[in-house]
Amino acid sequence: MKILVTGGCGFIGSNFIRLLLETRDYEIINLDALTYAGNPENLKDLENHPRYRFIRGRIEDSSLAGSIMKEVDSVVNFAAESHVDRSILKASPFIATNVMGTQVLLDAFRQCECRGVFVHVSTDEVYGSLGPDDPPFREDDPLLPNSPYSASKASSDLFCRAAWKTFGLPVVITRCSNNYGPFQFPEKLIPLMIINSLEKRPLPVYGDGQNVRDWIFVEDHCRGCLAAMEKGRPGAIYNFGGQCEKKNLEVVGAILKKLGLSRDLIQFVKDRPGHDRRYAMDAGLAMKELGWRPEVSFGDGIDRTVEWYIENRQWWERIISGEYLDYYRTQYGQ
Ligand code: NAD
Ligand code: TDX
Repeated sequence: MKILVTGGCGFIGSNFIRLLLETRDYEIINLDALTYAGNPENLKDLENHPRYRFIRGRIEDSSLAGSIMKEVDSVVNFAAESHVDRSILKASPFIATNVMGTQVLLDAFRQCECRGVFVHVSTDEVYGSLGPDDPPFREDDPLLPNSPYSASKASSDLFCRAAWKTFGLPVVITRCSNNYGPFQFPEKLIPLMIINSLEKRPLPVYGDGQNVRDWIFVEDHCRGCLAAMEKGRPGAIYNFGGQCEKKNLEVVGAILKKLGLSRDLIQFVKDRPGHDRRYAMDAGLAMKELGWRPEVSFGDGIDRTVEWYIENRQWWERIISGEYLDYYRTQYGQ
């Protein structure tokens, strides 16, 4: 069986490809545009693996998507613009990749009559924001996205639903809460706070720091995507979450504690516009139908993540110094 993984040079996609090559005998094609967030270093050790092939390109390139799709059975679509703050500054790349790109992949999947399944990787943010006493999000909750990022993801989810309803395409949508772990680009809360702590720089906490996220270790999410691909019911949506709600200040406190640093590094800054207050996921359906559950506790996950950033200083120093961008231009001609 051959799988197309899109966005496989990003944070979750690279962890997913690692999991696939380690635990399955599928062949993998990784289609990635290598945007600022796509880093070939994430899969350096697997570059010459006999069951792995990298193709640089954009998912919204219909002729490229069409030719790759002829070769594959299933698709797992991670490729996306993924950062809320960037979407607030400029929404158009989010529409191009997340909406147009997903639709191009769906069309190519349909035209090639692929035998497998199309897994679309989405997010808890499509449901909007919870109040303090609301129950966690369920799959049949309304879509009420608040940021341009989440609006683009909700839109791509709806195109996936339409492909299932209109053409009977075997599409499975997964929606996951906030991931953390190795290889996460240091614009997101946890890697940013770890790196700033290691560099003794201020830790910018938005607003009052009381916003709640449901944290999940990236390997647990990747196992969920794999289960959705292998056992998911066509047309189904599966929520994944870490059953681990934490306020941002608690998360930052845990990182500082692990590093033995003082909370004086915390600096409260202007809030994110439209900042969602709370996310939490009810993953009961995935547990029941896919036999999935999160396995890594927040304590273990944070220890492993902090240790990874300490041990892989060169990986993130390159990114934050801009040297990575030079390297990237030389290697990949952009
Ligand atoms: P990321 O930003 O780290 O990686 C995205 C990858 O997609 C990069 O390698 C980038 O080069 C590639 N890409 C971007 N535009 C492309 C295009 N037009 N064509 C081909 N490749 C392109 O993102 P991530 O955090 O790994 O997220 C992966 C997916 O999971 C996204 O769809 C995101 O919405 C979803 N998700 C993320 C989280 C999270 O906490 N990070 C939670 C739930 C869902
Ligand atoms: O510097 C910061 N300070 C801060 O207080 C950053 C970068 C974030 N925050 C806050 C904002 C959020 O309440 O931390 C929380 C987490 O922020 P992000 O890491 O930007 O994640 P979030 O906005 O919750 O979105 C993430 O989870 C769902 C991913 O980026 C999405 O791709 C995913 O879909």
